Amino acid sequence: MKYTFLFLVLFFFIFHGLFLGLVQSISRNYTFIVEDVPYTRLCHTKNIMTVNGQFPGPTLYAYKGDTIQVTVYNRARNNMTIHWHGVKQPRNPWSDGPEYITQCPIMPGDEFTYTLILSIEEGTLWWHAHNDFLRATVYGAIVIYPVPGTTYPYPTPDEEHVVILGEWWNEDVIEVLERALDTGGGFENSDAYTINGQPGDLYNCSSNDTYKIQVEYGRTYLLRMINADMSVGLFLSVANHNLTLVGSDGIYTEPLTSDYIVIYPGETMDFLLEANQSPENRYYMAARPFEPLDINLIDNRTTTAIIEYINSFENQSSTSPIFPLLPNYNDTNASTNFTFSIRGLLDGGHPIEVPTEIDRRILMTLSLNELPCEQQVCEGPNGTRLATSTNNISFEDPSISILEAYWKRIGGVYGTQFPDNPPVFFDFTAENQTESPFTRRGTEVKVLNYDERVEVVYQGTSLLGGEAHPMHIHGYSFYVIGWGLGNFNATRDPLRYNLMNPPLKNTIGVPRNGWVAIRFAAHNPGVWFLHCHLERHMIWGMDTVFLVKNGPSPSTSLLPPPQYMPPCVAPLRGVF
Ligand SMILES: *[C@@H]1O[C@H](CO)[C@@H](O)[C@H](O)[C@H]1NC(C)=O
Ligand SMILES: *[C@@H]1O[C@H](CO)[C@@H](O)[C@H](O)[C@H]1NC(C)=O
Ligand SMILES: *[C@@H]1O[C@H](CO)[C@@H](O)[C@H](O)[C@H]1NC(C)=O
Ligand SMILES: *[C@@H]1O[C@H](CO)[C@@H](O)[C@H](O)[C@H]1NC(C)=O
Ligand SMILES: *[C@@H]1O[C@H](CO)[C@@H](O)[C@H](O)[C@H]1NC(C)=O
Ligand SMILES: *[C@@H]1O[C@H](CO)[C@@H](O)[C@H](O)[C@H]1NC(C)=O
Ligand SMILES: *[C@@H]1O[C@H](CO)[C@@H](O)[C@H](O)[C@H]1NC(C)=O
Ligand SMILES: *[C@@H]1O[C@H](CO)[C@@H](O)[C@H](O)[C@H]1NC(C)=O
Ligand SMILES: *[C@@H]1O[C@H](CO)[C@@H](O)[C@H](O)[C@H]1NC(C)=O
Ligand SMILES: *[C@@H]1O[C@H](CO)[C@@H](O)[C@H](O)[C@H]1NC(C)=O
Ligand SMILES: *[C@@H]1O[C@H](CO)[C@@H](O)[C@H](O)[C@H]1NC(C)=O
Ligand SMILES: *[C@@H]1O[C@H](CO)[C@@H](O)[C@H](O)[C@H]1NC(C)=O
Ligand SMILES: [Cu+2]
Repeated sequence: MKYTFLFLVLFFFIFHGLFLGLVQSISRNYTFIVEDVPYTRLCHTKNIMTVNGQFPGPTLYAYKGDTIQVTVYNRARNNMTIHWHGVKQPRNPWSDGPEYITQCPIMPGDEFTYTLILSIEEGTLWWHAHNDFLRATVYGAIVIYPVPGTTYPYPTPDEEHVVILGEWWNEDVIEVLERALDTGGGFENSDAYTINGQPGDLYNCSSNDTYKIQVEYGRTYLLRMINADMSVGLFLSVANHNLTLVGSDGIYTEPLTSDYIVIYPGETMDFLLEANQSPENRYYMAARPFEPLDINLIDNRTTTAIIEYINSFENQSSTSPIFPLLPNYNDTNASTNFTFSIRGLLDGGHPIEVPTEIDRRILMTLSLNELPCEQQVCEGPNGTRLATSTNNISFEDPSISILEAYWKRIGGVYGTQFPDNPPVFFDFTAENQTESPFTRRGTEVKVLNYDERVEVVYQGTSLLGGEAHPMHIHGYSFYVIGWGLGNFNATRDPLRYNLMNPPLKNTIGVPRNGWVAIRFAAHNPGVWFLHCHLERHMIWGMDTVFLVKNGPSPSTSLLPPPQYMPPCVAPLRGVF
């Protein structure tokens, strides 16, 4: 009896202490030192830009609703900005990060303190560089726990792991970018896809470092998965195990069990994995591209990690892991079936507030294009320069940030003529496209009134063949209410919208030569980038900006800028 009491007291203190420890260890500010650090992959050593010497970079931990600060010191050779992908930053675009949209870059030697304001986000988000081609190596996870005293809307997992999918070039990624821009042609293929920075067993010189997740039979694991790759959506499966999706883009979803998933660059997905298979085997988690540009590369471009059971037979590691079944690289059905089976969770702690009426519909074409070559010959089709566009405007970065120009009322930096419709209606997805593939450059934003209820229909086009586009919006999440292959029909298609339990996303894969309809209410004033999350498409101009006006009161208006923002002009005798 006495001992039971003592035990209980002890238990209380240990448990309480652990809990307090957890609270203290995650409710804090972070320091990011950005440096060029040598890393070896595929038998190849090069300097990569990373944060705090880690690759992937450090994970940020927070509770729902926290505000955290991250001070970024740039000790690398290149300019740099960081974006907190999926953090809505209410009224605070100043800390959002995209270069020349909300800030000018942090130059080498300079520093900037970002304030991350979390609101409804709960689950997994991520951070990454948002300038040049640097997000190829500068990325990490943001884990947002339920507020203390509340819990997940699913059985508490026994353990959790961050799993980040990425892409590796043996070359300096700045050179990859510069070569593409110099020639006007495509970007060079990467040398590997990666899981937590590792290509895995199927690549040369990589098997020793393959990422491993150790599991115990009978337990359930939460995998916080992020697709940080640059080029393409990925199919992923784990041999003999199902994955149950329970959250995506920082909000819970209705559980969806599947033996494969498709995850586009920019998306995050939280899965439960039940360790319910024979412990004497080992199992590959494998990922490879869906609709890659170069199908010749498909066979040797599969990245793997290994799921292995602990407390199992000692000779386990001598057996070769079981390989999973993955959908074929061209299996559009498998891709759209998974993406559009995701549903919002009706009692996920956040009501589903999809606008049932709208004030504005924007039909936005997403196209691959050509621009005239300004040098002798470019490497795009017919000697042109490759480009991309939304509503036939190929977005051009201004030289100072749009947010600064808006705040200070500086003219001539951007226009406000982004149209609600494409300039020409044609058969957007025709097999044999006859429309001219040429586009034009411009820096046009779409001005939205505060609280305006907006529907955007992304319409892929078959210009230059078309591709899938993972479309991302900063400062907002949006409800995905409809999709289809071919052309959107404004009479027929809205009748099939899901206004009951659509998922709330910040990135959605628009199928090749198809369309997706989304809705949101514009309640976050500021300057918010909208772009394709395939890096080459973003760089070529598949971008625009929502400039959302202030509401009627100070509490619905932009916050003032922080005391220090990185300047937009390099100092004459600088810190370099
Ligand atoms: C984070 O930094 C801000 C400003 O420097 C400070 O006000 C706040 O107390 C810090 N928070 C923690 C948990 O250290
Ligand atoms: C792996 O290395 C071998 C031998 O060096 C080489 O023949 C092969 O092309 C390499 N494979 C890849 C995918 O790099
Ligand atoms: C992998 O590990 C084995 C055994 O420890 C070692 O002999 C081999 O050199 C390692 N390979 C690489 C590429 O590090
Ligand atoms: C995977 O899910 C399917 C359908 O829900 C189910 O029939 C099957 O038993 C599950 N497999 C495992 C290994 O859990
Ligand atoms: C591996 O372990 C299994 C089960 O204990 C045993 O049957 C088998 O003979 C072992 N194999 C080797 C190569 O040791
Ligand atoms: C997908 O590719 C496979 C093999 O390359 C081919 O046999 C099949 O017809 C293709 N399917 C579709 C729908 O294109
Ligand atoms: C995809 O689904 C459609 C409609 O359900 C079907 O007609 C078609 O054959 C399927 N294609 C493949 C490759 O499975
Ligand atoms: C996905 O495929 C399953 C099984 O073939 C089917 O029952 C379901 O309706 C499909 N869902 C979508 C959204 O296409
Ligand atoms: C290339 O030029 C030829 C001849 O002018 C034209 O028929 C073709 O459509 C062009 N192709 C592209 C992709 O621009
Ligand atoms: C896009 O703009 C270019 C340049 O003004 C023009 O040549 C082309 O016809 C336009 N295409 C469409 C589909 O609007
Ligand atoms: C759009 O759908 C309506 C209703 O089904 C149909 O009458 C009309 O022809 C369709 N329009 C186009 C351009 O296909
Ligand atoms: C770095 O940023 C500064 C300030 O915006 C700019 O003037 C300079 O051109 C940038 N350098 C590079 C290499 O982009
Ligand atoms: Cu795209």
